[in-house]
Amino acid sequence: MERTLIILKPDTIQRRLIGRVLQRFEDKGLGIAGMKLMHIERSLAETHYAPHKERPFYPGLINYITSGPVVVLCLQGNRCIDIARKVMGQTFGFEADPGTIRGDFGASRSFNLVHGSDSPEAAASEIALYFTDGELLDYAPAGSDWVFPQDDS
Ligand code: IDP
Ligand code: MG
Repeated sequence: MERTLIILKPDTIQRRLIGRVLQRFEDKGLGIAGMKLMHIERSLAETHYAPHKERPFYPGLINYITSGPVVVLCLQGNRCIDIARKVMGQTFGFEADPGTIRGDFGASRSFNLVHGSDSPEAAASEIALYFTDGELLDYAPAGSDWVFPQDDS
């Protein structure tokens, strides 16, 4: 089973949207391997977003992601990296399709409610940044076989 790192960003928490945003991933059938409420420290944010260090929006991004509590999730399921990105929608809320999290709840470039890993390599390094092995649970929620069939060719 593939895993991905999802962050419900500070706007999701401040706007009291945790339940509705998390519901989108649960509805899709993804499993929750890890979940915690935390306040990301600046040093952790800088490590996470190091690939964007030279971008003009980087300082604002660091301020935003450290501005309040977040919910960090490790989700799992076949193809979950791509699936989660589709559930999230395009980066800017005003461009994201209706039916996606960002398309339904977002309207800006920066405050876009969620983070999701964009590749297997990013997922592995991001999960390791936020979770210890012991904080991740390997279990199959009831009905998993009806979401992820054994033979899915
Ligand atoms: P992603 O979150 O869809 O993968 P990235 O390009 O990796 O998008 O950007 C990381 C985050 O930086 C975005 O989610 C958003 O919060 C912020 N961001 C990206 N581009 C801009 C911009 O042009 N202006 C302001 N913030 C931006
Ligand atoms: Mg990204």
